Amino acid sequence: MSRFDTYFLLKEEDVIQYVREKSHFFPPDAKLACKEIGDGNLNYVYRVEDVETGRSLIAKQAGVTLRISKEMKLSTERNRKEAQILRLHAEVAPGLVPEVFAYDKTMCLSLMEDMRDFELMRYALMQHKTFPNFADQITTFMVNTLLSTSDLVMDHQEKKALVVEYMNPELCEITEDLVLTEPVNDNKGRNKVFPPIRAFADRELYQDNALHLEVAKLKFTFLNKAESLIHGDLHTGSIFVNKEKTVVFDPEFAFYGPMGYDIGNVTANLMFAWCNGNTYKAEAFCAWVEKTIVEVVDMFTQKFKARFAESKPDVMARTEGFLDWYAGEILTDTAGYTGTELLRRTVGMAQNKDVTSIDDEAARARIDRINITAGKSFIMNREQIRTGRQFLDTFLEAVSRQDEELRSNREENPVKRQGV
Ligand code: SR1
Ligand code: MG
Repeated sequence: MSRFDTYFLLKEEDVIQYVREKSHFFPPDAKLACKEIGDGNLNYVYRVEDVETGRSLIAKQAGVTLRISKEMKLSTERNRKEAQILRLHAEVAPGLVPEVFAYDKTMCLSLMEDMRDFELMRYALMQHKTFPNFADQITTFMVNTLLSTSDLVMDHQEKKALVVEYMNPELCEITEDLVLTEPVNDNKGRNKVFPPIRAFADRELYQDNALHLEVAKLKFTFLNKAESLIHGDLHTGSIFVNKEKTVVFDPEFAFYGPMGYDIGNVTANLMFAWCNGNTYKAEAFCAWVEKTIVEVVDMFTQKFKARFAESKPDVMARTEGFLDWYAGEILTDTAGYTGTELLRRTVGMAQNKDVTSIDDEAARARIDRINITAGKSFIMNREQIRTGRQFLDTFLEAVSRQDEELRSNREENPVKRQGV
């Protein structure tokens, strides 16, 4: 009998005992220390370290309620699926995901590689650090994981089996609500709108029926387009980086969905990084982010087409013109989901520190207005946004438009604070 035969939520001292009892990672007499280092909205993440040698591993456990809200409950099964997907990703995208050492289905806990020589990308970007290999490596990760799990190159029966295996209704519902409903229709009253932009958000999001229609289409694409096994939450808090390497983790939202959802998460989160850099006048950093946005879109398209040509695609997918048409559809989805991510992180329940850490009220209001304007533009014009340059221009045009509006408001009304 072991106290770990029945599920309970571990504390730091329990994790040390667990690791001693259940894994051979450390020598039996090692002096171990443990610290909870989780930064996400859902799970508990512990670093266990041998204090003498510095060797360490990560223990990740799912709680019954979420960290972000005790009212939100989810099955702890999600961690089993995540461990399974990390192993699948390790096969198709070797070196781009952490290694999973073990999964314990009773404790809903995985033991995995500690990416100690890496930083969480969001925090590194908030310090205006740049990562020269990021665009290349993240596009390799996306092309490898998305193309290889799609009907384009898979046996269609095997692919359907994976669709069933990776059904993820609870986590998908979070996205359907938080990303694809609430930013334009706060039907559960959970949005967090920054008070100075309340009137702006009301007019631009809640009262714009044309926008609602397009977000509804994107929601139903997300619900119905079982295209690839997507990561499902590929923001910069799900990525570790250093100057050489990129590592993607936390695929608990994975399911068969539209490829563009992953790519759009990456592009939108680079835009949040730009917003932080622009606010603090980090010009070289912003120039790198701009270049990276262009490269992410264009490298994805180039590598996707090249890998498609190298593989043995479906016989009908080889029809002349099909690949260009298909890549265009992915980019349309990418633009749409870039837009929904920009909106949901601005007014939704789960926001991003790149923006929420901006203390100056007027500066934060400016950024929120930019992201709402850009988000709408990506959604409404998504069929015309096909190249990296067009992605960047759509964003920068929204910046210019907002700055122009703020300037003219200021001239008309010089004493009023420029929030709305
Ligand atoms: C209730 S979970 C809120 C958000 O955190 C996750 O990382 C996903 O992005 C989700 O939408
Ligand atoms: Mg996460």
